[in-house]
Amino acid sequence: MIKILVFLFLTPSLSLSQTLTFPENFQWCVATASHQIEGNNKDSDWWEFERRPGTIKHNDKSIKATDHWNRLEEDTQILVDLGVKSYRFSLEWAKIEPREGQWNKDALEHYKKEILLLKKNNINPMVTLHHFSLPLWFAKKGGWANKQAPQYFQKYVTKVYNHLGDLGVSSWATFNEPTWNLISGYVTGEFPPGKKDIKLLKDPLKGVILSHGLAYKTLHQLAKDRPIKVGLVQNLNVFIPLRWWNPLDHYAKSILDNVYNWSILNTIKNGHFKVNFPTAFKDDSPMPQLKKTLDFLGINYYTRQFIKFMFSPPFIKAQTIAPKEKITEMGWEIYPKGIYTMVKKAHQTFPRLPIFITENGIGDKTDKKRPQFIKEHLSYIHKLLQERIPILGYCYWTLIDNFEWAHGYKPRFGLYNLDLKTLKRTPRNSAKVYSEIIKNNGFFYDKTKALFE
Ligand code: GBH
Repeated sequence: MIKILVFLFLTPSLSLSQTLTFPENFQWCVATASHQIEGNNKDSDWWEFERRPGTIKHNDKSIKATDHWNRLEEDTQILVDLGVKSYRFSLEWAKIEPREGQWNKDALEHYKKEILLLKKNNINPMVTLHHFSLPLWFAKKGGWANKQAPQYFQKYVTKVYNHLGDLGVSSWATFNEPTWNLISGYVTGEFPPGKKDIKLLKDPLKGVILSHGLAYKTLHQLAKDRPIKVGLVQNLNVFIPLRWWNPLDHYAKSILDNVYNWSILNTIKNGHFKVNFPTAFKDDSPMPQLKKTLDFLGINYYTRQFIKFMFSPPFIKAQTIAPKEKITEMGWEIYPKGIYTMVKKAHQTFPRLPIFITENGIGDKTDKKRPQFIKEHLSYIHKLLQERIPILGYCYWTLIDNFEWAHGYKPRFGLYNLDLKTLKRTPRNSAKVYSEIIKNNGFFYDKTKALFE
């Protein structure tokens, strides 16, 4: 008995409650996206989409959003209050190039001001070049399905880099969650262009991959000897066959896993695009230029879903199964262990590549679940770090409640509450919790009290 007790005391890694300390330079971060917070994105495809009847819950429209565009100082101050080391945000192509070939200098200057403000406050700016919204003129030309998409994107990226490249942006992500964005736009119709036909997915998917490859090369060419980091942000979802005994569910799960989670990353790894979606499309194209086009991988992790095979299109059904206490405002399951599983898989795919958790968050207006949500996910990040997986940082999604795409303004992901009338930002309890974690570079964690295991 005494021996066992001594053993427990001497091996802290085995004990269930302990202080989790993070690496010295760990990048504590929060993430946002331009269309969701800035407001007045009038020349974008989303602006047009929001005005189509029935597209957005409660008929919400982004309109002013959080008015972030006019509140750079105020919002930088709340980043300072939180104590974050990095801030991930996106640039709005529709504002920079509102009409084909017409560049808006003021928009570029605005972003320059934003980046300089962050730098002045010792916050590392992480820029995303595309986070779902597009200039309407480009969407009308077919968007990512246009054969010239990589060239259009290249022109935009070049303008951006020539204007903002020397300001010390710590990393550039070409795309945010490209597979989710395209499946929502072409399969479920939840995003623009609002189409519902899996067959339509192939062209834009290839277009996005090629656009990433060309943007990666372009940025490095423009940067010359300047050390820059260019990557991509992929949403990784845990998928489980609904009925373990049903081979069709396993089959459906493997197809979704391949297309949704891995199609782009595997293309980059193998220099070969290979997708086989039996009921929809098949493709097998060499893309050697895609090899080695990642300096880091951004991973967004939210949830897990159970997959069922159906006998009618789109043949695959994803559903959530969990007790009420583990379900968020969005109807998603809280499943912290999934962040461990998915990051580990990504690491096995790209063994030496640095990983950044670019999003993880919860819709939770009352803020009852959020503090524990954050801690339980971070406990798995800590475990991955102990296994020597190179994770550079963690961004909580998101800073302030915002325009949650097709769900409108109801879901509340923010560390700060947004008063929709006055647009006043007020810190929730979890803002304090997160800033304490940052200040201490860790937190005391009692696994026996975990709520979402
Ligand atoms: C992110 O997408 C976005 O990058 C961000 O802009 C957004 O505000 C944030 O998350 C919160 O939504 O959707 O029912 O099929 C997350 C996308 C979330 C897509 C989980 C898949 C599975 C459940 N993913 N989702 S469902």
